[in-house]
Amino acid sequence: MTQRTLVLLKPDAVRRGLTGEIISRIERKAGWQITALELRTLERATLEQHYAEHVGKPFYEPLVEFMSSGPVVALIVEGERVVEGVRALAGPTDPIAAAPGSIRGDYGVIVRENLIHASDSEESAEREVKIFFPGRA
Ligand code: RTP
Ligand code: MG
Repeated sequence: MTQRTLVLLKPDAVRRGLTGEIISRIERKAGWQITALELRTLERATLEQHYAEHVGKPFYEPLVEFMSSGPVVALIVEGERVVEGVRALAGPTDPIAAAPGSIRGDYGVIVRENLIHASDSEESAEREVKIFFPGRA
């Protein structure tokens, strides 16, 4: 089942020089293709749309602060079961709970600064692609 997903390499990944490493892990998966890639600093309005489900939660404000603290790399990745697949490469939200071998498990410590976002369903992917790459909607 070919899908597409929206991936963000968060500001901690860019600051720490880990974008190449993370992109390599995605590129190594057979048949997956990066079909859009852009370095950009996110506006608050973009993050409000992207994280709409989290508005009002205690971690929301610090999350928006962090996500606008420096550039991110936004990508569209397409391929077989890529929505579930990139989430599996990333590991669970809390990097300390994430297994070594996963991106968060190998490089993360802090829940907020967990290096990567990946859409959590095909519906989320379509919504998020429209936010970050309106021309690809
Ligand atoms: P993402 O959306 O970034 O792919 O991550 P996720 O699905 O694994 O996590 P989600 O529950 O959607 O939370 C979005 C992001 O908010 C930060 N967060 N901080 N308790 C906290 O301090 C807390 N909980 C979540 C993380 O950056 C998480 O990825
Ligand atoms: Mg999420």
